Amino acid sequence: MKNNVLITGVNGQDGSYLTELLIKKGYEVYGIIRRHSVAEHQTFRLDDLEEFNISNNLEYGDLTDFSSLQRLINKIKPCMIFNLGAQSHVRVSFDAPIYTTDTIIGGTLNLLECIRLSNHPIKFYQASSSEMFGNNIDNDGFQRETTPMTPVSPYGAAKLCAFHNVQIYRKSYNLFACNGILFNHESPFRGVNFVTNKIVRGAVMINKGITNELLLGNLDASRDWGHAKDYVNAMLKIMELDKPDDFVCSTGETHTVQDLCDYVFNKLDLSKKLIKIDERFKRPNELNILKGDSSKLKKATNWKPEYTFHSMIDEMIEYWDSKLEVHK
Ligand code: NAP
Ligand code: G4F
Repeated sequence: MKNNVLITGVNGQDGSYLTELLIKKGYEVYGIIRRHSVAEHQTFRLDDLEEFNISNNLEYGDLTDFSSLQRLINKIKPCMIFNLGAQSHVRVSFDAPIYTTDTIIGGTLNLLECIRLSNHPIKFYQASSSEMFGNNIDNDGFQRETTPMTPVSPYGAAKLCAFHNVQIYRKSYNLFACNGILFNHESPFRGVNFVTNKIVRGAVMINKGITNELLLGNLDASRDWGHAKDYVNAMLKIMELDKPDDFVCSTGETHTVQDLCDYVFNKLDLSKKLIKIDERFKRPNELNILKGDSSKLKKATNWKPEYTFHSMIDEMIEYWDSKLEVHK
């Protein structure tokens, strides 16, 4: 139908912000959720959207199960599909490389095949990643659409294969299929095992007397961190263009994990001696620096982020401060 949109990964960080944005824009949003053995809180990020009866539009399925995707696409007849579902944790991709690969490469191909075989036009957005660049950087210190891609993790390698398949299907079958090459983006809804939310939540827990240390891995890596709300805006802008294309989305600023710790611990007036290095959180192979150039996206869509690095981290601190109880 004209207004129906299907999102994979609907209950993830980006899926929930994108659902909110699309509902506000007048789209009817459908989402695929997986069966969890503990179903409670599975869709907590969508709780505030219950006034729009979002739970009525959530359907069980799995990216690795072609039949579930085809059944849903035939039923919903979406005008757009946003493929945000993935095993999205880079460290975990070293522990579960085959599952990571199945969801990302197999899942994306399953959706592309469903679209190719369907008899109505469907625009497709693929959640590609700056992890695909690996340690390649242009001479001016930035990564952009033309920077070589040599991933350093099973996750990055899988995302790169899916990225190429999107381009191959676009060219071979004339599909409206786009890659958003998104750099790291965060929010209070970020999974708590990603470094920003781990640091903010961990520091607030120390501040409230719940724990007395924070265990981290490599503090020297640098990331270009933006806010998920700004980045889902970019996803929709890419899909509203007349022609499908691939775009980097980033802030153009980079900070080390140490900088992030310094900001949060200083803000809460905590001693940095409470941060301990734990080898378990290091990776067999590390991507050292990310800093993206979004000029192409800005020129094509007028996209502009509203959050700064500090306003985003402040929002995350306030969120955890309001959620966690003081233990004395
Ligand atoms: P996220 O919070 O980890 O959400 C991932 C979503 O994928 C969850 O809803 C998860 O469902 C779902 N999923 C996992 N395996 C699935 C499967 N086999 N079938 C169907 N759904 C499955 O990730 P995010 O931060 O929102 O990121 C969204 C997408 O953008 C991901 O593809 C990620 O790789 C990519 N990306 C993220 C960033 C970033 O910085 N956030 C940057 C670049 C690219 P469950 O709740 O059932 O696990
Ligand atoms: O927060 P992270 O786990 O994010 P990472 O690996 O950059 O991946 C995220 O961004 C990608 C885009 O570039 C996405 F495609 C991907 O889905 C995901 O959303 O780690 C950031 C940095 C790394 O260098 C890591 O080694 O933080 C370092 N780090 C240090 N201590 C840690 C920790 N990361 C985690 N998760 N946990 C730690 O204790």
